[in-house]
Amino acid sequence: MRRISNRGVTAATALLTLVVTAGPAGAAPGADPRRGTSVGTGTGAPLPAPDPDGVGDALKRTLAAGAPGAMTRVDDGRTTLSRTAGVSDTATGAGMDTDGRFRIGSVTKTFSTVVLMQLVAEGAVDPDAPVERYLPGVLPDTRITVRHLLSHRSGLWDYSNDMFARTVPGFEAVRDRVFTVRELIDLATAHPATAVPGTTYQYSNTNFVVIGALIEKVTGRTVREEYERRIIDPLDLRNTAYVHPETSISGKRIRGYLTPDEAGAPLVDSTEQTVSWAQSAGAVISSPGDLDRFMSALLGGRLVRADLLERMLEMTPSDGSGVRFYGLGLRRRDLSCGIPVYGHTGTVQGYYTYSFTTRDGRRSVTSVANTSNNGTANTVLGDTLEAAFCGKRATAPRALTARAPLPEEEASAAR
Ligand code: HEL
Repeated sequence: MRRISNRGVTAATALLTLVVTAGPAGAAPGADPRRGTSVGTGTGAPLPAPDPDGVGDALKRTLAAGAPGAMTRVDDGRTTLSRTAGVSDTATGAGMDTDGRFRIGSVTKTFSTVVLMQLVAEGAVDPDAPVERYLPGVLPDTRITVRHLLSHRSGLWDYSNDMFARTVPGFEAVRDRVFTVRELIDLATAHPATAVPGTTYQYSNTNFVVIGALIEKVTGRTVREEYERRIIDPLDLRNTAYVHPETSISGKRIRGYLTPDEAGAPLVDSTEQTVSWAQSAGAVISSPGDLDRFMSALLGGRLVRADLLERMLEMTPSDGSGVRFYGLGLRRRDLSCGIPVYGHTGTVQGYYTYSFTTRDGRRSVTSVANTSNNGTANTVLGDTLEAAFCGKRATAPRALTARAPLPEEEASAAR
């Protein structure tokens, strides 16, 4: 296992804290967020200064919606803005901590895509080749290409739909399980294809489990080794690890609390789990600073060759909103101020994550809440992006009395 220090958790009683520091933060130097900058919006307009009060307000509303804690870190040139609210551990009362480690869920898909695109750059993988070329006999349809997997257009059923139909029982059934990739693919292919390969966007964890298997087949190394040698070590991401199937998060950690389906039932501490159901689709652990550094490096052109990054950024709508898109292992969101941001979201039991950056990677924002299966908390946590990228002109806060989205509404909005 990658060595990560155990610095312990400091007890904190403050509900809301703000830290602004100047210094190297992993993003390109130069911009002062309080003055705004003319780069990075993708629109030609100046990037507004982040709105710390707006960020803090969104975090408070995330708590009011039921999350024990929430936090945002903005890395903007040499300036870092950190906001936290609530607790990282309901038993000790320790405060949220932007140096804390948590489960990033599907932000893992962007890590897997970076490894894959580096293999494309090396000539080891052709994105338009059938998966069959690299993993003979593994998928039922030989028309499925590598690009179909990365863009969620394979037509492979998402096995996690069945696993988590009942939230807590579903989680408890898999929290200590160790799945082989073959078992996960078999769960998916027990269902008919959802579409003809290449025709339809349909988010599926299955795609990125197959990507992990492909990486391991082509390189002869584990995905963990590949994440480490291609991303974690070069970027010096000290709080980032892939420890599957180990169940614990070492060092300073944010505990995760799963919201049961039954109204009023107590939150379930879901920190410890193998995440074997997700593997290369969702099992990475990281911290806000590390994710900001990763996203800045990716959009800043320091991880993937420029022409291949452009391929990752070729987006199609991921829903009917007109503001959410999916490329290759990467999402785009068009914010209310017209600024497009790029990154990924994550939902894994006990944690919601947003990690996004500007087109040039110069402002990166990661927000985390330590709960899940709570659509309202997830939606209002997303408002931190508005405040962090759009600044004070962000739209008025969503009313907390608004009807919480139904699970299927939330899933379709997110996927
Ligand atoms: S779902 C998403 C998100 N992605 C996908 C992946 C991830 N996470 C999962 O597939 C987890 C599903 C179960 C999560 C669980 C909860 O809330 O903890 N929910 C239930 O059990 C509901 N019955 C598309 C939202 C993404 O943002 O990409 O991460």
